[in-house]
Amino acid sequence: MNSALSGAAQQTIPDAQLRHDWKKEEVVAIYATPLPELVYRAQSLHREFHAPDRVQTCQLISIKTGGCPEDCAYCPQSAHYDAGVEREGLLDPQHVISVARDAFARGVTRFCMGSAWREAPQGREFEIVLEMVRGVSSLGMEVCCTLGMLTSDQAVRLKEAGLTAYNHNLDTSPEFYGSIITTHVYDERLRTLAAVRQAGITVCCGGILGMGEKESDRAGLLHQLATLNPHPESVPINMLVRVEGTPLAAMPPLDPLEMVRAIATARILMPASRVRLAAGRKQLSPEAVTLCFLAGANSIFVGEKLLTTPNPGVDEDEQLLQSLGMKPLESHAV
Ligand code: SAM
Ligand code: DTB
Ligand code: SF4
Repeated sequence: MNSALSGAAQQTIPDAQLRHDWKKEEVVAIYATPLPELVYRAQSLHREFHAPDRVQTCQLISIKTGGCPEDCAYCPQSAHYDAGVEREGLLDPQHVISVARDAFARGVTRFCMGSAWREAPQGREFEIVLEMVRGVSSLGMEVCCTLGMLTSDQAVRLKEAGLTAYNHNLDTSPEFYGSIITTHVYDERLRTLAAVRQAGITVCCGGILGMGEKESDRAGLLHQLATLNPHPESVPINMLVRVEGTPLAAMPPLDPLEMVRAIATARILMPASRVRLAAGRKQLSPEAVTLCFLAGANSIFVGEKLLTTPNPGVDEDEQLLQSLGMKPLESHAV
């Protein structure tokens, strides 16, 4: 393993082994490789870049819930749908910091604060978010936010407050995006990602599987991610959580092996990045989760809740990692 890559406070990785010129057809071909071969290739690369028995545990908190003006067909927090999510204004920073402190005490090394905003606000609310970032950062954790679109100025201020990473997903291929999200466009997502990168914050960017997209859309998403230069340091792969009240509630369940394929392909295309098995673990068997780890996933969300939907319990996760002989990644932040 490249020891420069082992720390939790991952920085941009200059590495001649990384490619940013992947062709869409190459990605399609990798994705369609027979599964044993695909997992073997992914696992071989995984071992060159990462400790194979380590998984980073991250915890989410919803700092502002529901009532989002955006129309994202998968999202229970969109004001366009009634998914029974109770709206809640911006949380008190001291409360958020104390939740992070408890998580850190349980070995969680990355704390991610999410909000149901189209874009990060200006003024008082943004100052409150900065206070949260400063507080969590001072605990020695990696701090991530996902607040919607950002201006360059806001990105710089978040960086100054101690933000390590910004999550902003591309979610699916450029071609399928408009069938799922009607209130903003792919280019706006890319612009925020550029502002984040420019400010020196690491990028967390991934997508969702199971929204009715074709295999070529999954490859299209992975192609977009793998041609970003540098690659996103963190790549969350979410399985759609089908929430009653959203337009995608009745989607057929995703074959778990598609998660395995997507994770393995991400691992091959972006070998140095952390690949996170993000939403959907509650719907995956321990065997499917194990295959995802074999395919190169090395990060998960822990805690009873993601933002608004359930996640496996702490005991369940501890038991799973223990039975696999895997350990949480230790903190190397600050
Ligand atoms: N509003 C900000 C934004 O859209 O970037 C941040 C919060 S939003 C909830 C963050 C991400 O959560 C989305 O980009 C999407 O990938 C994921 N997400 C939301 N609802 C989901 C669902 N039902 N299943 C899986 N992932 C979901
Ligand atoms: C990401 O890719 N997945 C997380 C995090 N980044 C913000 C969010 C998952 C949300 C799942 C639906 C919910 O709990 O509301
Ligand atoms: Fe709003 Fe983000 Fe949900 Fe879209 S994904 S509705 S922007 S909270």
